[in-house]
Amino acid sequence: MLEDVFGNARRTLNQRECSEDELPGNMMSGEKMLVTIPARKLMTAALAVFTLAWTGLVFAPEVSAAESASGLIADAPGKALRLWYDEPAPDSDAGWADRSIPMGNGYMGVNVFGGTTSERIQITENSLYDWAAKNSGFKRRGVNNFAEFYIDFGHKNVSDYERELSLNEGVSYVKYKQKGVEYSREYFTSYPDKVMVVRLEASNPGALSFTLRPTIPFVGNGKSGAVAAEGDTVTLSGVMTYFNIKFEGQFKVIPTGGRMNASSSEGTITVSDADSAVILIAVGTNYQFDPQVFLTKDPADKLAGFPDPHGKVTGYLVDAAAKSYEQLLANHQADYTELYDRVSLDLGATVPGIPTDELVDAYPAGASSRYLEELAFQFGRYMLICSSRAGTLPPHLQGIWNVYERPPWSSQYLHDTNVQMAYAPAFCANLPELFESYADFFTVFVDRQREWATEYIEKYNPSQLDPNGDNGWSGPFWANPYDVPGKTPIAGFGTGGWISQMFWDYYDYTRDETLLAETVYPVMYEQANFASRFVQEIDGALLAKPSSSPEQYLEGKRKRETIGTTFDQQMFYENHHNTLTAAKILGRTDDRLELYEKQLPLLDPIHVGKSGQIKEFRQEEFYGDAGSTIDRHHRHTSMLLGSYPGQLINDSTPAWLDAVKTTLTLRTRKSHIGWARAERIAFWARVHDGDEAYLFYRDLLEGNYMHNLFNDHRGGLLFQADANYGATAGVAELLLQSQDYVVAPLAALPAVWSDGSYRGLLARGNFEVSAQWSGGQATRLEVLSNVGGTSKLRYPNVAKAVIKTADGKMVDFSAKGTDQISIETMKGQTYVVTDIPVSTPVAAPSNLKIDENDGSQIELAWAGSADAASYNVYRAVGNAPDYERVASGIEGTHFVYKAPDLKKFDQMTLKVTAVRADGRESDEGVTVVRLLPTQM
Ligand code: FUC
Repeated sequence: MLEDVFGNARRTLNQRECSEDELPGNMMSGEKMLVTIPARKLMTAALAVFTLAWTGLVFAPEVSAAESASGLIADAPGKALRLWYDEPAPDSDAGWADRSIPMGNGYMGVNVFGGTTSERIQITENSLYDWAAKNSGFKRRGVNNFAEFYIDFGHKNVSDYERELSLNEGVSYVKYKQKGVEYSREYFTSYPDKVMVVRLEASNPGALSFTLRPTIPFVGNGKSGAVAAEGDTVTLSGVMTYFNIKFEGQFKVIPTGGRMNASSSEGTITVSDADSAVILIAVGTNYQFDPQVFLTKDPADKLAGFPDPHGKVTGYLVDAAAKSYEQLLANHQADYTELYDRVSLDLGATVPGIPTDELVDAYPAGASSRYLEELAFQFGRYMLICSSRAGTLPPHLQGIWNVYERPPWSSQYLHDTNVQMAYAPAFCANLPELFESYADFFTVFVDRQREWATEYIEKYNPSQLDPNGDNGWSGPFWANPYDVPGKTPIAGFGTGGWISQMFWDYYDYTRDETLLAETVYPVMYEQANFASRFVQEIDGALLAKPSSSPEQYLEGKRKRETIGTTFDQQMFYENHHNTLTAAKILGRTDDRLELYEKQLPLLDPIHVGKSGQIKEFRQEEFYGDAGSTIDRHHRHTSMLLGSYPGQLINDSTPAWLDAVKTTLTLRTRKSHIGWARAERIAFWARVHDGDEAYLFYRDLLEGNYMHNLFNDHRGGLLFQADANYGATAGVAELLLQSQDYVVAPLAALPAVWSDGSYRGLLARGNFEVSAQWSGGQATRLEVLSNVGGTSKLRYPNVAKAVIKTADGKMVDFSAKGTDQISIETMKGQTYVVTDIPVSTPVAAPSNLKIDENDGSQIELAWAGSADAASYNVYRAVGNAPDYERVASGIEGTHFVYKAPDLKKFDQMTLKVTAVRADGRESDEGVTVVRLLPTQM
């Protein structure tokens, strides 16, 4: 059943095919700490090593990803990765953005500065949100800095300072020496125990003295609160008036040895002459996941009736305090490493002897630049683990980290790329359950979007209105924890389909049918319901009206709206298509599904323009000519979403794939926006150009990554988390693709990554894939089938390789040519591919030109390929997704194409490929658009 649905679904369809400045935000204007890497399921050993490591007895091993007891790449230990610095982060907003170490557990985000005179730790809680009416428009607020707490030590003139974030452990460290004493600290934020834990130690008994000093930032303007200390606990609590949010944070000090003294007037606790101490921190507000929040209009009443956070926060601390430090650490590491350790990437980097800030500054020419590339990939996964946990709010524009009173763009959830980009690595980088955080949030706000859907159908297409209000849900552009707005012209209603795509991916990468039935299908089905009522019959197609392409202007700074943008049409199309596939899997039939089926081909999502581009606007002819103020180098590239993260454009639609490539080339590399660079890594990966994709990764690391690896959106230390997540997803696309249900390892491997290995990336169908390569050639591939089913696998010459199960039994497979095989997999089995004969790619011809085009014949000339024995010529007429071969075995670099129907077609794309003497054809070709002379 699945095989049918996924194998054939795409081929059965005939015609498938606020600007930045407008948005609000005040940002406009030697001895190493040790990291060992616990392999999954080796937690006990890992923790033992960890404990030893911290006491300085063990040194980080150099591991090779291929070394494992079972011999499987999948079981090899992960690569040791850490960020480290030899000085604290400066105590300033710039220091926060550029140098502090971010941590988080969904309940809170924290930024650790690592000071020695005074440690500063800033806490963010995503429901503490301000939206002061007086400051509407561009001066809106957003997520508010929850708390800053200081630990005053007064340590000056320190030596041997080092601070570190171990990505393998999810633990951060500080250590230094002062007056002969070595001071050390460990920090982690625990999801299972809902607290932050800080342990402070001194090498000499009784040498630890400090004052804990929690503070509430930005009190006064719509925010009130107080700090009180009693016994071993400091409590800060207050109210943020606009949404009537009650907030509370508790800080409990547990010293070993020494004395402790609380100052109620100062709100501090002083510890003197202790041997060590643990500080536990819990925070919360009276926010709850409840539709009431979105359905209640009066901001002051949205949280009415929800309990004060005092009980909840106290409970977190009481529960945590009942456990030992070691237990808390073990709980955290079990939770964290179960997620983090699923994936490892080794690009053969040398481990740098320089701190991470110098590593960033030296990039890309540094000796350990490849290490930064590995680090940034895993850092995106780390950030998602910190910021997207079930039961807590999903990551916003700044993830779960914000130091400001008025964060950039109000720390919103923007659904015209930013949210979707945050979740892109959840699927391909094997963290799918982290999506639950967004899924829960969506379930809470969707009731409000249903109301909006009814309003919009009534307004824009009243004949299709269901008077009982069954009009589906409409896609929001922005959201925050308290509101989802009505329409804004900045992005079309395609945002709904784009949101749905995340839900589809949630199923498609896990293949959990209960999840499909209960969570995913209803979301997709209802979005299809909205789209089916919203589209209007215009020129024989069903088009979105009004419609816009995210953030683009057509004329001046006012006109964005038009009819049937590729963005809206593609997103509606993808969702209709996926809804129908899901219905087949679940065995659902009904009248509306029949309607979606009829509507699908009429959604007409892809138009190829006269420049060979995927059109952004229906009225576009040549690239960028649809309006006088179109930005030809715009950061958004929403007409390509069918290629990524969508699936409509894939290897079975090669003419569209070529049009994507043409569009990307015309869009250029000029945008310096972080997330746009991240997105283009993935776009270029999907058209199998790993080298071009790599340039965008390089641009991002060189131009946008700050010293703590936070992404700087566009310069000026404007932190935005989307590119961090997006870069990880983009890199994963270079290493593994499966959009057409063929598992394709190393589908776009950049030449610079000539040797390496990865393990545990996830493909559609829930296959966990690992690979090892050398000199750009795969030496070993592994596919772990998590749920069974057919696994199609594509790699040059894979059909001539040796394929065995992990326990060494030969595997039956069927082959399609030499480069694709199909295996009927068993749940839980790993399939190992070795001895893959090297296949040298065939160089493509270049520089294809039309010398003469008189309507009845076309004279083509091109620059030859050194590998070619002959050439093939193809054509794709109009918007056709695939090519037809019109000539083969051409020996020269010139061809006169005559065909009786040439006069019939206004436009076609011609393509030439090279064929080597051994019969292998170049994967790539060279294309040119031929217009009928009257069209030119
Ligand atoms: C979208 C993007 C901008 C920025 C903003 C927060 O509007 O176009 O580049 O990321 O969100």
